[in-house]
Amino acid sequence: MDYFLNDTQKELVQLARKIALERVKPRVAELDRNGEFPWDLVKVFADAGFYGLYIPEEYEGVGLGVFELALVTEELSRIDAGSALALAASALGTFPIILSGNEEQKKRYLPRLARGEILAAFGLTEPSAGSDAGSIKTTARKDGNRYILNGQKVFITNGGVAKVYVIIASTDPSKGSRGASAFIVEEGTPGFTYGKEEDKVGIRASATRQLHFDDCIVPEENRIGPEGAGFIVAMKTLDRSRPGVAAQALGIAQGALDLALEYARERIQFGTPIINFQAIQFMLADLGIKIEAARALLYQTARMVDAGIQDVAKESAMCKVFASDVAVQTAIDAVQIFGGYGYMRDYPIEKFMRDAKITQIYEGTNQILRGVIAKHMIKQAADAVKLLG
Ligand code: COS
Repeated sequence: MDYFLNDTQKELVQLARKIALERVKPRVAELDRNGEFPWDLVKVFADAGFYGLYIPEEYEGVGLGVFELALVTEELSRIDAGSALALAASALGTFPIILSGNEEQKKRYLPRLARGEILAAFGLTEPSAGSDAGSIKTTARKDGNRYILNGQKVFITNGGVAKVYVIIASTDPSKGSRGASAFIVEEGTPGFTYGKEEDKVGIRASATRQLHFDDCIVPEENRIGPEGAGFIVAMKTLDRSRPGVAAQALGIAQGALDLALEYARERIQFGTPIINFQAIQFMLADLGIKIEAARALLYQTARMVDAGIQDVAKESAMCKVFASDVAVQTAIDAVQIFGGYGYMRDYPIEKFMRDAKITQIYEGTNQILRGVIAKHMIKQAADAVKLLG
């Protein structure tokens, strides 16, 4: 399908594809086996300018947008969703600074993030605040011109490898989500330590770690936006980053389909390649339809975000939900096409199944996001009724 990419976008896709095949592919199996963070690939992505894609030019970025980041993430994830996350998760940690940071914060952090010299991460989730993001327990107590943070964050992507963390903490626990505030916390800040490094089922090249704040002193100038705006900062950030999860999921789905197609053309049973069987063809066709639909929804959403449309919560949730469901189904069906070989770790396809699953869970479970979508639909329906008088 022609998505009318401009020349820059086409070149980016080609560059990401080349890097994925030449630099990422040879490393995939080892990174997955060892659960190793791919510092070498971070350098490759940085040299290609990928970390600066969505960062404005005045802060040494490339000045493109969420769409270009999605195109690159898709191509990288087609080969390895784990290492692609070293790029996408840094965007998640950088968006709050771009969206709500002040000039001083932007100048201080964005150029280094754009060059890929340092990585960012986003800390919202806690042991007892996952889907219920408004109930975070980490506190930030004001003390003169500084805040004292106490609490714990879990499942933080790029945890332990990022230098800059955007942390959502409560400055007024009595106000619930309206009492949350966002802070930039740098690695090495006294009272900020890393906890358990997670041993994950999939995306094993990605670093996932707990963060601990124990009387961690953060200067007031590191607060992003006003006190009490933290929940909105987080929600707006997620609206812009969920298309990135959709891109990752889409890449996983496309990568699994690529392998299934190749295998079905080579695997001989009953004297003919199994691709000649209608049962296989129908499976492939259904996956192809869903992948293309996921791509269309994602690209359009990303273009909406870049066009500056403010309320993209519904579309952003839709593309993430749809693409991640497609990724899981495609990966499972691709394993099915590989048959017994697909279930063996000697073949690369089982990894896609492991990698796909997380895309239905993180940055909002698909159940929570269906709730967000429905909430918007109900509101839009009510608004339409009002318009009709
Ligand atoms: N953009 C701007 N504002 C938003 C918003 C968005 N996308 N979503 C919610 N808000 C605002 C609401 O308008 C509301 O504002 P007021 O207090 O002024 O009315 C406020 O935020 C609270 O919203 P709501 O009442 O809908 O909050 P809930 O506590 O019911 O929770 C969900 C909302 C479930 C959507 C939220 O908690 C969520 O997204 N959870 C998933 C979190 C997640 O993705 N976790 C993954 C880890 S982060 S990597």
